[in-house]
Amino acid sequence: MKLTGVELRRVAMPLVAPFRTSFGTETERDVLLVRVVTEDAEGWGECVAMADPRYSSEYAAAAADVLRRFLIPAVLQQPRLDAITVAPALAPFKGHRMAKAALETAILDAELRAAGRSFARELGAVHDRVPCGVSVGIMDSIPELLDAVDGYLAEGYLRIKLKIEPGWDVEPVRAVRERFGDEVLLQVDANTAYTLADARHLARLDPFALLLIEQPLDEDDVAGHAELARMIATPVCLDESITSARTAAAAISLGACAVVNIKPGRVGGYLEARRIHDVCAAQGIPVWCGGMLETGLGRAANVALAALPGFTLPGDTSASGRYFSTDLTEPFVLADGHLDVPDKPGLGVAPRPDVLAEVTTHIDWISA
Ligand code: OSB
Ligand code: MG
Repeated sequence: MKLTGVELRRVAMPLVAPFRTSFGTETERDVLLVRVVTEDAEGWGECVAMADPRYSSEYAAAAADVLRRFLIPAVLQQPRLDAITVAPALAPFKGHRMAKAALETAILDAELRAAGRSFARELGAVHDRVPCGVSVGIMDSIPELLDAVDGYLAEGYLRIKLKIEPGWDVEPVRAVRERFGDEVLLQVDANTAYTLADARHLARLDPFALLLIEQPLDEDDVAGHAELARMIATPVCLDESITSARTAAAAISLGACAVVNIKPGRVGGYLEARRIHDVCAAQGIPVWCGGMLETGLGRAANVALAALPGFTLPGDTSASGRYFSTDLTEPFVLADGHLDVPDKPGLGVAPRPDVLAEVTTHIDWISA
């Protein structure tokens, strides 16, 4: 494959409702898109870095900078470029996994579009639709939360995830259980808001039969998660801490997690995400596909990944309408609690030119 050039494009997508987590409130998704142009095809990658470094150390403007300065020049120098050579070519540059993932995804998309093969086929998907959950932000009051959950269950979502933080944990979980019953698949996500000193408090979630508690402690506190896992009954799931197949294998062997949230952006791309899936499957650790409020571009690839056999829990792969009134691509629509896995070449979706033009705030072109 020969690259003609790479476009870095910033888009601003208003969210249908503010999304509050323990690390902040999002009202707009400020997304960096990578478009690679080759002699026979173009390919898209969505960078999941957020506008501020609150979920991870990465943020959109830094991702654009490292791509322009280091990552794109490194792939442009490759004599024989294809998707599997991207990660080795970028390995000399530390970190910046979300930026690397976006570039690798765009190159993989171009390659697959040219070859007429879908992401699902390439990654090893075994399902043509995937069950979907929804991540519900922190609200100002319990009645507001119950209304939001009620609406999502009515839409057909098969699993509810509540964002929690100190002061918003046991009571919202109790209220949701009391109102909607014990059959609802329910889990919580703390985004690192607790410390090991909170273990006895977190054990108060034990009676509610949650599927899992996601990332209660700091991202570098894998040993702490292992200790916490011995003190509470709720299975511990890691998100922020899992940055590679190697860190996943280590966390599992330490007993730090019984479940893994796989986000391709966080781990450097879909090829590493598949390796994490394989490591977890070999260890009998269930995985599910996380989300980063992606547009339809990122969602298409996530849904393909979520169709691999080890993804045995519903993911944060919600429909377009949960995030945006107008998605960048044709919208993903929930049917019977599921999203269809795209089966057209590459991502199988593309930005709608009119929507793309409307939401674009900045474009940069890097020529080969
Ligand atoms: O921790 O899973 C998370 C969104 C942004 C950053 C981090 C997280 C999330 C979500 C929403 O929980 C998942 C989604 O619906 O895309
Ligand atoms: Mg999370």
